[in-house]
Amino acid sequence: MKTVSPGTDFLSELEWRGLLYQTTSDEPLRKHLASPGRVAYCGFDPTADSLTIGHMLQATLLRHWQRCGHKPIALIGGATGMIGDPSGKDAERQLLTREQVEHNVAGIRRVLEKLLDFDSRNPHAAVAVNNHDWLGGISFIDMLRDVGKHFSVNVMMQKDSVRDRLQNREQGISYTEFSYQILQAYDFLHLRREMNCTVQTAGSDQYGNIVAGIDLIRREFGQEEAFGITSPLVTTADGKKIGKTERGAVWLTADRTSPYAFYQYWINVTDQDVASFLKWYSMKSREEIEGIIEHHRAAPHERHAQSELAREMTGVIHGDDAVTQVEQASKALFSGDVRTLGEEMLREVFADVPHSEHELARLEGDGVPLVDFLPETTLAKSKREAREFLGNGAVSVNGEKVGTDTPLRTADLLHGDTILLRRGKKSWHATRWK
Ligand code: 485
Repeated sequence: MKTVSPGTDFLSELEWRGLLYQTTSDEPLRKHLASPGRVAYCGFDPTADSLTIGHMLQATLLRHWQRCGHKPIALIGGATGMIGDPSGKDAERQLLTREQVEHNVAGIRRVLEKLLDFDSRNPHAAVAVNNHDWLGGISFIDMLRDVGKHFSVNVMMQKDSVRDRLQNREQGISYTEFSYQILQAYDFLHLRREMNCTVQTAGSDQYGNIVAGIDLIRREFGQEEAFGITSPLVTTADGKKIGKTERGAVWLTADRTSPYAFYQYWINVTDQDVASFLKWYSMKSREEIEGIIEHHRAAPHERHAQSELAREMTGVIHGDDAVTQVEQASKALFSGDVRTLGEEMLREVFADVPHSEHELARLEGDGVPLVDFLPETTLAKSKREAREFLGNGAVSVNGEKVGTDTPLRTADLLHGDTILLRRGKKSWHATRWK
């Protein structure tokens, strides 16, 4: 098979990484992809002003596409974001205002710039498009006459996204969301016409929308002119959706998920999951990834695979300086040497571990006895427990072991307002004093 980087064709690359779920036609697609320079698109709806690591997987797919000698288009749904995709949603979506959508489009574009190479000097440079540019101007009458006529309501009702909602009488589905698939189908047709785009990639929940587009294109171009490739909705070994923590989704912008918290997500991937995560997310080659996994299996306690994963992901999203800083912070927390943490990193650590706020005045004078204070934190349930932990030497203040009689004092404050407590090796609780 002829591709630009020798030995990598897109579908085999996805296959060994566990990222290939379904295609709309296997053999014709393989043949189609044997020629370089094919164009694929993936759509992102601006439901928020940032993307999550779930979306990151699809951007990674586009990067593989680019590496295999093809051209990616990242579509931002400035128009579809005004409507709301019912796929995979069991309830009607809240409409966003125009301003919200515009704000979100700009935010998502910034995130995609970190993930894809839009440098037009590169022959396979990614292109960003916004479907509002072509859908925004079509009149309702034209849409119904020129596009709607090609859609059978009978077929539209068979799509999972619609059928599930029709069967659920309580929720139902509005005409607005019902029409969503027509818009996404029209996008594919538009990109097929204007940019010779022949492939759409997405998560498996988008299959119905992709097929709607292919059907529409076939009416204009005949057989085998358009293809869909979906990836599985990936989960952890115990069946949980990836990218969800107790504190919500893992986002790709620092205002929503700090670089420290982002790094922690990857570094805490379990041994069971880490090989899959590397295959899904790392742009390293198969040889490199297999090498890392082998090293990891020989010495899991070193957490080599997690470090490689966390470093690469944090580097792509937050840059190399952030990697250095969060690695230092993680080491400091591991060794307990937290007095060296800079102010910014201390804030990020504070937000990422259990924390609480207290009145500064209590630290004055003789301070607060830890036996009394620990039950106010997540580290002890009662005074009795607190006494036991302190007696065992299990508790430290800013990384230094303390005895039963030690009070917290103003002198313990880091950067003027924070004290970090730890019980045992791993349980941290951050306190802020105001
Ligand atoms: O022409 C298109 C217009 C919009 C879309 C796609 C093509 C967006 C799509 N309908 C959608 O809702 N995508 C989701 C989103 O934007 O959050 C998710 C999918 C997921 C994966 C990811 O986008 O649920 O499977 O494709 C990139």
